[in-house]
Amino acid sequence: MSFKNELRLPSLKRMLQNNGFIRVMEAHNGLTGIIVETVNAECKGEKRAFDAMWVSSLCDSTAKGKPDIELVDFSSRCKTLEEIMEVTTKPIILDGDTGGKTEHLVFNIRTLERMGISAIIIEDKIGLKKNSLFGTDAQQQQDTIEEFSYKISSCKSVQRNPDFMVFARIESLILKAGLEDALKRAYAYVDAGADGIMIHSKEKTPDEVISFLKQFKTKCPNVPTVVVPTSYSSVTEDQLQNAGANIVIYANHFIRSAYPAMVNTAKSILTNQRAEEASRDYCMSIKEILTLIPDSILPH
Ligand code: SPV
Ligand code: MG
Repeated sequence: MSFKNELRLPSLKRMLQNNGFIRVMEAHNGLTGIIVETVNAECKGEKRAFDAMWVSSLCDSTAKGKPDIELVDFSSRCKTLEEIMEVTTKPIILDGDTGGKTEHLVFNIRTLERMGISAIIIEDKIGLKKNSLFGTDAQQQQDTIEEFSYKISSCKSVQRNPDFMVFARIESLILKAGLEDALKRAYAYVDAGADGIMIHSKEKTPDEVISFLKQFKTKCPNVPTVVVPTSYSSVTEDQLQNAGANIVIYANHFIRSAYPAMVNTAKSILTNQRAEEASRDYCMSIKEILTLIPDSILPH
């Protein structure tokens, strides 16, 4: 695979400018990166593929057997990014959690730019971060508008590559602070220099996200918006795009589908005291796994 990271970094912004709507899938290692890179689906005469990768804190942590509480440190997150970048070409959006201390974050922004990462999304929470999908079941605290705006403007002021993007993620709907609070924060973060806004929700329907998008886009039609339809998964891409979403992220679906498959395999081997049933019922063939990854990148 030969692909210059100078080309990868700006490709996200180019896609946003050219298509206006981007489909993103999580990747947490080289193999899942390859799936995002290569899997297509032919549907109604249209060939569909993922446009970019999301390196989720939940999936990166879970794959390492760790909780999603910013325990997996930045160096370790960078190793995951490197592993994915070695075997893929599509643009990468990093889930930057809270970003940590602003004094540290600004150094990390430079590292990400050097690596060729296209964007980071930082969420407006402070204290021990818990996954947003816990909602108000976990103790979670939102940052002040002033402090978080400072974090965003600091990131923007240190970046050297004009195509690197910093998205501000708003947790008001997750923490039940209401739509007005979410909108107020969105406008403030845009004023602070955010390249785009991610609005998150853990409701079962997309209604609050759609209301947010419609109101936000009335005032800021050209600011890209990001949505993560995990809990409101019945919503379609068309519905989201019509409401004003520019990036849809399928944030955790590889790890959630792989884990049950692996547990079934483990249980089948224990139950049968042999591998024949697991191999037949849950596994790809040896021939398929051996030829899945080419053993050479040399041209023929
Ligand atoms: C992640 O994928 O780690 C996210 C999205 O931050 S969520 O898990 O929904 O908070
Ligand atoms: Mg996360």
